Amino acid sequence: MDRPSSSSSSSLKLLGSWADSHTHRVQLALKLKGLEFEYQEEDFLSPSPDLLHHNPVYKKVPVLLHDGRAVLDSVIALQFIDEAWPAAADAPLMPADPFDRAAVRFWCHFADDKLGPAVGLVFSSSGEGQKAAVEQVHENLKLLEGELREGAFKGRRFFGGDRIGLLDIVLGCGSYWLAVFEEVMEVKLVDPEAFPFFSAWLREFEEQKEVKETIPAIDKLLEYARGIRQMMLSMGSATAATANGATTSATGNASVDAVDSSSAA
Ligand SMILES: N[C@@H](CCC(=O)N[C@@H](CS)C(=O)NCC(=O)O)C(=O)O
Repeated sequence: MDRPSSSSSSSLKLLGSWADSHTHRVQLALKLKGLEFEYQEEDFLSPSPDLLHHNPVYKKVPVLLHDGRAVLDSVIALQFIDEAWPAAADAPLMPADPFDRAAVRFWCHFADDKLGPAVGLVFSSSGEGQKAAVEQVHENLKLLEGELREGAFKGRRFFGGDRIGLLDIVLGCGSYWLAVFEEVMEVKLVDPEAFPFFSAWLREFEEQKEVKETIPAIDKLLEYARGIRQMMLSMGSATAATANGATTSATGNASVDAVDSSSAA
């Protein structure tokens, strides 16, 4: 079977939201692969007919359309892009070895299942709940620090090796929120002394040309996050969040969605 090509016979369109880290993942992967794509900004308060048609199950962004067919969920879209254009720009996103591939998938799941919700909870909580959320972020960063220092990714510049790979994209596109939340919430999330390997990796990631082109300016994100936080406080929802058990992931996800939503921009 022919692989999709980036020629004019094959079209790529991305439905996304400007501040959404999941959207940035797909944008960054397409840029790293040198693939051209059309971009359509979505408003969560009023999703476009395209979004509702192509993602009726979750009604979420990002949605990647390849020749009109939808690829849903950001991590699945990254894998699709890598499999469909394996040689593009000489930039494989996944390692060749099956064990290494399994490790990448596992840590991608960790990013969305544990780290992301913990970071979101820092933003959506206050007081003791927030202290516990900060602690959760630190516990999760400790795990990544260990992997970079002496685990599966030891000695690497990026999780992907000498260049950005799929796990770098997934972790990196969420990590700029750490700095945004540190400033807005006046908490310390990434202490370079406590997490030297993670901090070095993040600096390297942020230095990449394609990353700079993808991630919005920090001032814009700060203004956006402050607006959302203000809205949450006025609705009383920030103090309702606690960092215990069952409420953790639900609240964390909800807040990440809120922060990533484009409606306040
Ligand atoms: N697992 C999905 C998550 C996507 C997601 O949560 N998208 C959010 C933005 S961060 C969204 O579209 N929210 C809109 C809504 O819930 O109405 C992925 O990785 O693509």
